[in-house]
Amino acid sequence: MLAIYPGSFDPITLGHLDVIERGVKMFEQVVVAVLYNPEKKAVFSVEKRIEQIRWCTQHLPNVEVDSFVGLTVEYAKLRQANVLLRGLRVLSDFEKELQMAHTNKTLWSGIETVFLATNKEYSFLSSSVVKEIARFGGSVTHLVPENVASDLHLYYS
Ligand code: COD
Repeated sequence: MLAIYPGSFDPITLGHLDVIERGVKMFEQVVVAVLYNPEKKAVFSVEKRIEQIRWCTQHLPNVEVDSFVGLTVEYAKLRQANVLLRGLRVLSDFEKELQMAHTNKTLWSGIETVFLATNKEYSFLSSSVVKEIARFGGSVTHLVPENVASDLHLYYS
Protein backbone atom coordinates (compact mmCIF):
# COMPACT_ATOMS: atom_id res chain seq x y z
CA MET A 1 0.00 0.00 0.00
CA LEU A 2 1.17 3.49 -0.91
CA ALA A 3 1.01 6.31 1.64
CA ILE A 4 1.47 10.01 0.97
CA TYR A 5 3.26 12.09 3.59
CA PRO A 6 2.34 15.66 2.59
CA GLY A 7 3.80 18.82 4.07
CA SER A 8 5.76 22.00 3.71
CA PHE A 9 9.07 20.55 4.93
CA ASP A 10 10.70 23.99 4.99
CA PRO A 11 13.05 22.41 5.96
CA ILE A 12 12.78 18.72 6.83
CA THR A 13 13.68 18.03 10.49
CA LEU A 14 14.69 14.90 12.39
CA GLY A 15 11.06 14.74 13.57
CA HIS A 16 9.81 14.48 9.98
CA LEU A 17 12.53 11.94 9.20
CA ASP A 18 11.47 9.83 12.18
CA VAL A 19 7.89 9.72 10.84
CA ILE A 20 9.18 8.69 7.38
CA GLU A 21 11.41 5.96 8.84
CA ARG A 22 8.52 4.53 10.85
CA GLY A 23 6.07 4.98 7.96
CA VAL A 24 8.11 2.80 5.61
CA LYS A 25 7.80 -0.06 8.09
CA MET A 26 4.02 0.15 7.79
CA PHE A 27 3.55 0.84 4.08
CA GLU A 28 5.10 -0.63 0.94
CA GLN A 29 5.95 2.84 -0.30
CA VAL A 30 5.89 6.33 1.20
CA VAL A 31 5.77 9.37 -1.06
CA VAL A 32 6.98 12.49 0.70
CA ALA A 33 5.04 15.21 -1.10
CA VAL A 34 6.13 18.84 -0.82
CA LEU A 35 3.38 21.39 -1.39
CA TYR A 36 4.02 24.26 -3.83
CA ASN A 37 2.39 27.07 -1.88
CA PRO A 38 2.99 30.53 -3.39
CA GLU A 39 0.98 32.07 -0.48
CA LYS A 40 3.54 30.96 2.08
CA LYS A 41 6.96 32.61 2.11
CA ALA A 42 9.52 29.84 2.33
CA VAL A 43 13.22 29.84 3.14
CA PHE A 44 14.00 27.05 0.68
CA SER A 45 12.57 26.57 -2.81
CA VAL A 46 10.52 23.44 -3.40
CA GLU A 47 13.35 22.08 -5.58
CA LYS A 48 15.86 22.60 -2.76
CA ARG A 49 13.52 20.96 -0.23
CA ILE A 50 13.13 17.95 -2.53
CA GLU A 51 16.91 17.69 -2.84
CA GLN A 52 17.30 17.92 0.96
CA ILE A 53 14.70 15.20 1.58
CA ARG A 54 16.14 12.92 -1.12
CA TRP A 55 19.59 13.22 0.41
CA CYS A 56 18.53 12.25 3.92
CA THR A 57 16.19 9.44 2.84
CA GLN A 58 18.64 7.76 0.46
CA HIS A 59 18.99 4.85 2.93
CA LEU A 60 15.26 4.14 2.49
CA PRO A 61 14.61 2.43 -0.87
CA ASN A 62 10.81 2.62 -0.61
CA VAL A 63 10.68 6.39 -0.22
CA GLU A 64 9.89 8.67 -3.14
CA VAL A 65 10.07 12.45 -2.95
CA ASP A 66 7.77 14.56 -5.11
CA SER A 67 5.96 17.90 -5.14
CA PHE A 68 2.38 18.82 -5.81
CA VAL A 69 0.18 21.83 -6.43
CA GLY A 70 -3.38 22.22 -5.14
CA LEU A 71 -5.42 19.86 -3.01
CA THR A 72 -3.67 17.01 -1.27
CA VAL A 73 -6.56 14.61 -1.97
CA GLU A 74 -6.32 15.35 -5.70
CA TYR A 75 -2.65 14.47 -5.58
CA ALA A 76 -3.47 11.30 -3.61
CA LYS A 77 -6.05 10.31 -6.26
CA LEU A 78 -3.50 10.93 -8.99
CA ARG A 79 -1.06 8.63 -7.22
CA GLN A 80 -3.80 6.07 -6.47
CA ALA A 81 -3.03 6.38 -2.77
CA ASN A 82 -5.71 6.03 -0.11
CA VAL A 83 -3.62 6.95 2.89
CA LEU A 84 -2.20 10.22 4.14
CA LEU A 85 0.48 9.93 6.77
CA ARG A 86 0.71 12.70 9.37
CA GLY A 87 2.65 13.25 12.59
CA LEU A 88 1.17 14.31 15.92
CA ARG A 89 3.36 16.17 18.37
CA VAL A 90 1.18 17.92 20.92
CA LEU A 91 -2.51 18.49 21.66
CA SER A 92 -2.66 21.60 19.46
CA ASP A 93 -1.50 19.48 16.48
CA PHE A 94 -4.37 17.11 17.15
CA GLU A 95 -7.03 19.81 16.70
CA LYS A 96 -5.50 21.08 13.48
CA GLU A 97 -4.81 17.62 12.12
CA LEU A 98 -8.27 16.30 12.93
CA GLN A 99 -9.84 19.26 11.16
CA MET A 100 -7.63 18.62 8.15
CA ALA A 101 -8.43 14.90 8.12
CA HIS A 102 -12.19 15.58 8.28
CA THR A 103 -11.93 18.23 5.56
CA ASN A 104 -10.01 15.86 3.32
CA LYS A 105 -12.63 13.17 3.91
CA THR A 106 -15.38 15.56 2.74
CA LEU A 107 -13.35 16.20 -0.41
CA TRP A 108 -12.78 12.51 -1.12
CA SER A 109 -14.39 9.77 0.93
CA GLY A 110 -11.71 7.33 -0.28
CA ILE A 111 -8.96 8.95 1.77
CA GLU A 112 -7.86 7.83 5.24
CA THR A 113 -5.43 9.71 7.46
CA VAL A 114 -3.03 7.71 9.60
CA PHE A 115 -1.41 9.57 12.50
CA LEU A 116 1.89 8.63 14.01
CA ALA A 117 2.66 9.91 17.49
CA THR A 118 5.93 11.76 17.42
CA ASN A 119 9.02 10.27 18.95
CA LYS A 120 9.02 12.14 22.29
CA GLU A 121 12.59 13.22 21.65
CA TYR A 122 11.26 15.42 18.81
CA SER A 123 7.88 16.45 20.19
CA PHE A 124 9.01 20.07 20.62
CA LEU A 125 10.56 20.27 17.17
CA SER A 126 9.22 22.23 14.22
CA SER A 127 10.68 23.71 11.03
CA SER A 128 9.95 27.20 12.44
CA VAL A 129 11.90 26.57 15.65
CA VAL A 130 14.84 25.32 13.60
CA LYS A 131 14.80 28.42 11.36
CA GLU A 132 14.62 30.73 14.36
CA ILE A 133 17.64 29.09 16.02
CA ALA A 134 19.61 29.18 12.75
CA ARG A 135 18.64 32.82 12.12
CA PHE A 136 20.20 33.80 15.44
CA GLY A 137 23.35 31.81 14.73
CA GLY A 138 22.60 28.82 17.00
CA SER A 139 23.56 25.26 16.17
CA VAL A 140 20.82 23.03 14.71
CA THR A 141 22.93 19.96 14.03
CA HIS A 142 21.00 17.95 16.66
CA LEU A 143 17.64 18.90 15.11
CA VAL A 144 17.98 18.44 11.34
CA PRO A 145 19.86 16.17 8.91
CA GLU A 146 23.43 17.36 8.34
CA ASN A 147 22.80 18.58 4.77
CA VAL A 148 19.97 20.79 6.05
CA ALA A 149 22.16 22.16 8.86
CA SER A 150 24.76 23.25 6.25
CA ASP A 151 22.08 24.76 3.99
CA LEU A 152 20.66 26.74 6.91
CA HIS A 153 24.11 27.90 7.92
CA LEU A 154 24.76 29.13 4.36
CA TYR A 155 21.34 30.78 4.11
CA TYR A 156 21.67 32.78 7.32
CA SER A 157 25.37 33.68 7.04
N1 COD B 1 7.86 15.13 14.71
C1 COD B 1 6.94 14.43 14.00
N2 COD B 1 6.10 14.94 13.09
C2 COD B 1 6.25 16.22 12.81
C3 COD B 1 7.20 17.03 13.46
C4 COD B 1 8.01 16.44 14.46
N3 COD B 1 8.88 17.14 15.18
N4 COD B 1 7.11 18.29 12.96
C5 COD B 1 6.10 18.24 12.04
N5 COD B 1 5.60 17.01 11.97
C6 COD B 1 4.51 16.52 11.12
C7 COD B 1 3.35 17.49 11.11
O1 COD B 1 2.48 17.24 12.19
C8 COD B 1 2.73 17.10 9.79
O2 COD B 1 1.93 15.96 9.95
C9 COD B 1 3.91 16.77 8.89
O3 COD B 1 4.97 16.47 9.78
C10 COD B 1 4.34 17.88 7.93
O4 COD B 1 4.54 19.07 8.66
P1 COD B 1 4.82 20.46 7.93
O5 COD B 1 4.74 21.51 8.97
O6 COD B 1 6.05 20.38 7.11
O7 COD B 1 3.64 20.58 6.88
P2 COD B 1 2.22 21.26 7.04
O8 COD B 1 1.54 20.76 8.27
O9 COD B 1 2.38 22.71 6.87
O10 COD B 1 1.45 20.66 5.74
C11 COD B 1 0.15 21.05 5.51
C12 COD B 1 -0.34 20.54 4.17
C13 COD B 1 0.57 20.96 3.05
C14 COD B 1 -0.38 19.02 4.17
C15 COD B 1 -1.79 21.13 4.03
O11 COD B 1 -1.73 22.51 4.15
C16 COD B 1 -2.43 20.75 2.73
O12 COD B 1 -2.87 19.62 2.56
N6 COD B 1 -2.46 21.72 1.78
C17 COD B 1 -2.97 21.52 0.45
C18 COD B 1 -4.35 22.17 0.29
C19 COD B 1 -5.40 21.23 0.79
O13 COD B 1 -5.51 20.08 0.37
N7 COD B 1 -6.25 21.71 1.71
C20 COD B 1 -7.32 20.94 2.26
C21 COD B 1 -6.92 20.25 3.55
S1 COD B 1 -7.08 21.34 4.90
